[in-house]
Amino acid sequence: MADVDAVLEGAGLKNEKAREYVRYWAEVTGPDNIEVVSVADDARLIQESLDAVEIVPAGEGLYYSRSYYKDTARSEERTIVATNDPADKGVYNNWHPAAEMKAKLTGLMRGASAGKTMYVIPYLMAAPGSPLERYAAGVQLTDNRCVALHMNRMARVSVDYINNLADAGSFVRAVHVTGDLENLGQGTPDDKRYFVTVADERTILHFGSSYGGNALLGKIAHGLRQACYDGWASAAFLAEQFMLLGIIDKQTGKRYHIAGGFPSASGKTNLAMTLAPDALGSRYHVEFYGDDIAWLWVGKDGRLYGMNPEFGVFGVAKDTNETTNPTAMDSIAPGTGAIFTNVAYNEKTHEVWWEGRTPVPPADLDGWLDWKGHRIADRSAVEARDPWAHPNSRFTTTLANVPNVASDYADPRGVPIDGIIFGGRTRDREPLIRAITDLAEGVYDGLTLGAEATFAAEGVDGQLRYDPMSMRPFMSYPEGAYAAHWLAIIGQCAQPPIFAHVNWFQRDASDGHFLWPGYRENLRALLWLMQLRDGLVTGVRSPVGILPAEDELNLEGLSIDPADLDKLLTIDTARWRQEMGFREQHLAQFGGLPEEIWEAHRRVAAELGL
Ligand code: OXD
Ligand code: MN
Repeated sequence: MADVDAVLEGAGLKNEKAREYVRYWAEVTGPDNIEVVSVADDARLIQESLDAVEIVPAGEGLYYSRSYYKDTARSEERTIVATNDPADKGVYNNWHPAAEMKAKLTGLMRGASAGKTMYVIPYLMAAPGSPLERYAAGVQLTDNRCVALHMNRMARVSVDYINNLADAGSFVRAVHVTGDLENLGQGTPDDKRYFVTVADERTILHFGSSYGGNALLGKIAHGLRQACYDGWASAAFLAEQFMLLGIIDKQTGKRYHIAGGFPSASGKTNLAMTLAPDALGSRYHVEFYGDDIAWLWVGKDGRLYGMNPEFGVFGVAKDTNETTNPTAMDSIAPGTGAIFTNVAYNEKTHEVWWEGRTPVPPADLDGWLDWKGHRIADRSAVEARDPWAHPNSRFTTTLANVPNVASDYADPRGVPIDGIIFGGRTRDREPLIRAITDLAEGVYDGLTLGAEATFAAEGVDGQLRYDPMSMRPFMSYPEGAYAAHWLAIIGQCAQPPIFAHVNWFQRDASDGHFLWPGYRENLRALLWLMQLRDGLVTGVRSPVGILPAEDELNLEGLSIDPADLDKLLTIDTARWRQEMGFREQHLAQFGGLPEEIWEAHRRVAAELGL
């Protein structure tokens, strides 16, 4: 192995604590070479990956890669939060003792990078100068060059972020070892993969994948699990799987910022990147801040502030097109440096395609390979209907490529948050929007966020799969304490944000059509929410929050069946009464849930006549 110190010295990594950490893990994992990565190395790393055919060209300045076919998504069962305190065990965090996990992972990682290069990636999950900067620095080690390319797009990468730390040891230690992907028993009783966040030691140890959140450790492991724990331990902030957008009212000059959590497949990325509907475009401009993570804290002025700690978008490709998300399409245009993973690829024309990109797949099959690299033209009759792209195939691009990215997206001060919204995909019970002005009821609403189970078999008919605040896979400490932390942080605000629950997916019970057109039209509901916050409308009280009166919703340029609109703006009391029973069971799992949350639950139940 190369002389570690000489390499780190040559690359300008001066932080002695970071050097010590690299030396330790280099000793354990045993790579042949070590290299320190900075974003300035990206062009060279791209060329090396092209030469090694780890990536292939997908148009001018665009790249394509395929992951191992059993390594295509996060694995919740293999993901663990470990600490030294058994009291940190929650319902969702899959808690294990830190000592046990560190020993296990060290064993699995020992010698596992032999023959490879270890890339040392110093990064920052914040804009430099952010009030949360001390929680944002990390050094990822990975033995996979494609992971380094992704980190360059998804995080700020440079040794400067680590050399200049006020407390030299205060970076997250994030170790990623790919492992022998063909022999890890993925999904079998002999599964060898472990994705562990040792939260009270700020150490992340991920073994056995090269894909997405399993491998890009700045994103989910640091940006969510670790940060969620740090925010609680410091009593200073919240880290949530939230999108963040801004709305500028060009007439009044007012700016609004809304953050929100949505369980997967509920349209979070599309909403984050939305544009104003054409008819409202001359008055409103929508700005993009982030599609997946927000860190939230209270500023000295008593307002809630938010920022996106990421530097890029790792978006789901499926169903992304000019209608659903035109800004995403622009952000992956030629010249953006975007990387596609596990979509379909044409080896002759270098085009890429995924389900929903166009209504039907390309007619000429010549050169097309599916996400596994199999020729589509050679498919048997049985395989003919298989998707071309993996449903979790992705595009990776930097924020600056998104055409409506906010001009202040990199401002370290963050932006004041006016509204927090929750929204799951639900065919009934949830109206278009219901606003909540009481803090405990807002937190209660987040804790009972859910989306309908994808398959009827997953649950009782009509029962949601609850995903509190859309943090179920990222929760790192017990849910009762999580609720209390939310109440404490937002409770410090002199001007708290308004809460709301939104649902773009309500259907007609008889023929199943969507009652609301969705996509860009969703802005209309958010505009109403901001008007309510400003006291310009009053809405109509319901047992589950304030609903828009029909004439309060700006419907200019939208034609919608009045009967559909009626249903969108009323609640189905019988369905809600049933829902309250499910909620009670859901909340009862959580130990130490603050009494305010139970009171909120009882208040809503009483309003529903229960
Ligand atoms: C996720 C992601 O897995 O954003 O939630 O990649
Ligand atoms: Mn996510």
